[in-house]
Amino acid sequence: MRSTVADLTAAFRYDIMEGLSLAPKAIPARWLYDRRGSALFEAITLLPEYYPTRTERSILASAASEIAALAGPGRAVIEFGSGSSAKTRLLLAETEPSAYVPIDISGEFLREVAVGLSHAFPGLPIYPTEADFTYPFALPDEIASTARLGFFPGSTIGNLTVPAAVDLLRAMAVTLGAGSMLLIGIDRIKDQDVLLPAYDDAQGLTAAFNLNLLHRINRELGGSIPLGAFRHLARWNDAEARIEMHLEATRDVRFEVDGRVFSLSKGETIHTENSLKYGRRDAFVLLQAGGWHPVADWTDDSGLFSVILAEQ
Ligand code: AVJ
Repeated sequence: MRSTVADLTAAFRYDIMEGLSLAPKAIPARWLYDRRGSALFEAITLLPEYYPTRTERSILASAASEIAALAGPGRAVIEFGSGSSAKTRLLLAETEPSAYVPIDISGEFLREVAVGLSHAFPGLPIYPTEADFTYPFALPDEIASTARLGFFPGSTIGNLTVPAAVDLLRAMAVTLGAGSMLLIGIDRIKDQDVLLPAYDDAQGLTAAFNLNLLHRINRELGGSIPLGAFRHLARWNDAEARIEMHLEATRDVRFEVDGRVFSLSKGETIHTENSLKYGRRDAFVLLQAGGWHPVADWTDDSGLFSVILAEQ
């Protein structure tokens, strides 16, 4: 499957016009990740307040040999959304894989990842695969008869609602096939005094990441959104066990996007991201609903984050 710049622009326009017409307004989180958004997210992962990335990495480092023993050698490692090369290296170094298949919707990013890893792991076959992994897709022919280990780190699953997360896990089960395993990182429910600063840091990087969406709309869709009329808002929704990011209008505001007029009253928000958090058993239930049976799980000393190995 190929996605061209024209396809992406059309999908972006559709989602923005649709999202700004909803009440309340809401835009899918995937559009936060343009070039600048992705760079800002990389910077967020290094912040003192943003615990998930470093916590997951340290869990993987200490669990790697157990994971390798449970999965066994010779599996093809299939990474869904190949953004996290530091974590990938840890896994590849330990599990003696027979191949590495990074999956991403962006071909450009895939090639960069593949080049970096081929230097670090000479002799490991790498098959970069451009696909939208929210639907089942065909893995490369070269690994047709190889056992598979899926890798889905970063608690990216948390950006999906529960039904969408179940659909995704089921699609992954179909793609990976019978006998496959899945190693997934899932962020835990915890105190708001830890959660909120992780999504509203003192340096304002998360605010810049969120507000960048408005820049992107102005730039790519010829919008006239006054950026000064919005502020970043992170809130904990306890009933849904999720952090929500919003862009809040600080005054009544009217603007145009692609020739259409939109308005917000002071205090009204555009919902831009959900980041769902799961208790240990909640995570097991989610995996089971998605067709995966937990085999083992690991956490850090404070129970901030979970890494779970599951099988079909
Ligand atoms: C990488 C999508 C899981 O939800 O924690 C970080 C995205 N948003 N800060 C997360 C994010 C704001 C991140 N995910």
